[in-house]
Amino acid sequence: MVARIPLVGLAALFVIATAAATQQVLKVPSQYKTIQAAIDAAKDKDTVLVAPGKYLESKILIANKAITVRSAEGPYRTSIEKSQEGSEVVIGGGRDTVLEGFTIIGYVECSSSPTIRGNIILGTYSAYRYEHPGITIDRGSPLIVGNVISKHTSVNDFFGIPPAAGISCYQGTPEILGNVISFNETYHRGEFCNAYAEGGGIGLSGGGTIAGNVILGNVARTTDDPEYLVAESRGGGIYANGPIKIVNNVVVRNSAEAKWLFSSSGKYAAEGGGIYATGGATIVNNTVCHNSTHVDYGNGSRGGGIFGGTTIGNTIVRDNSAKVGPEIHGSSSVTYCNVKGGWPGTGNFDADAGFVDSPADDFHLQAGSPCCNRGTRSVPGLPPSDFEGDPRVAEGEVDVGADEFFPHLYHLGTPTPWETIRVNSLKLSVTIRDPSVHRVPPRR
Ligand SMILES: [Ca+2]
Ligand SMILES: [Ca+2]
Repeated sequence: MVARIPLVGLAALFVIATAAATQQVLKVPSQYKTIQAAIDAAKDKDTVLVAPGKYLESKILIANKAITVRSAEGPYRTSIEKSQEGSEVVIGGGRDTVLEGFTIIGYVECSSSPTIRGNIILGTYSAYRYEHPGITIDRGSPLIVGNVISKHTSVNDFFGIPPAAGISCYQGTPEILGNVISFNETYHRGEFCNAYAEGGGIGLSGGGTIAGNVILGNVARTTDDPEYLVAESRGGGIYANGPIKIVNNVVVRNSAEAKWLFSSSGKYAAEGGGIYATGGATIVNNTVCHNSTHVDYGNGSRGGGIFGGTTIGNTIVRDNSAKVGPEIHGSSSVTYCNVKGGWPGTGNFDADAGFVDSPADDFHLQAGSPCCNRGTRSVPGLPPSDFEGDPRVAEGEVDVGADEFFPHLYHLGTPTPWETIRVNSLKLSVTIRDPSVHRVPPRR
């Protein structure tokens, strides 16, 4: 008997077979000497797979191809670098255009909506810091996830505003998730009026989401010239202009700094050491500590932790500094927050946060921290998990801050099935569940 296969089915099989056959892996350097040569040869759905090594390419253009360009063994073994001016990676396309797993000594330019995942993007070449933001987005909506973006410097010598230094986005709606954005600096140093510096870590105008990031040690600064008519610094960690969701971030040790008091408001030249938010931003479950605003001459600094923000909920705002409003200034709704010195509003409280080790930048909550179970689930945009992927609501109620206290038990060494280990005075029975990994004897 001859099997009858419907023609439609045959056509579908052919399409599937064709698609599988056309998805190529282009290997660098074994098949193509440079990353760019492999990209040029790649077609949609192909993967450019880059072996460990140092690739001396000054510019890489991925454009709008729906391809994945990734390293085989991760960013610690694979770098793109050329000179002290930095290597430039230009990426377009949609979410299926992917750049993954490189150390890039240089910067990324993005004008559409690709995926930028798991890279280390550095703004220094030996001791030299070149002047360019880490990632620049012009009207795009990329997914930027799990990268380290560090030591970038952006500068403007003339009128207007230099770009933000870590991630600079103009009129876009990016998703910026789970990155470490640290030690970036934007500053205006010219001798002209209208000098602004906005967004040491992230500057975002438009919309989008900033979630689960560690934003550490970034600076927005205007330098010293008394001829300025306007000289203002805003947003050492984050400058957000628009209905932007700022969720689950650890925003610490950032600063907005200015030299002189001249400013458009007549009084304040540095605002929002940790976060400057305008245009309807929502700030939920963040840890905002040890940020500052500072003006060398005069009292013109305010909002050391947070300036603005339509809604602030479930957030720790402590140990920040400014002349006016050291923790918060100009925010319209603050609820269920731990604010040093106290703050009016439902659910707010003032207590040492009980971090594990804040001098070492460990802002996890200890067991028994007063922030545990003191938040509310009724805030807009409550996420499903905390900044490290734990359930956002654990042990009864949501915690205040970026971390949800969720016990993690680590075993050092090789576990023995059914062994009993001690945590302080507690006895805990450890069950090894996967018999393919450990042979589990019958329960005694
Ligand atoms: Ca909890
Ligand atoms: Ca946690």
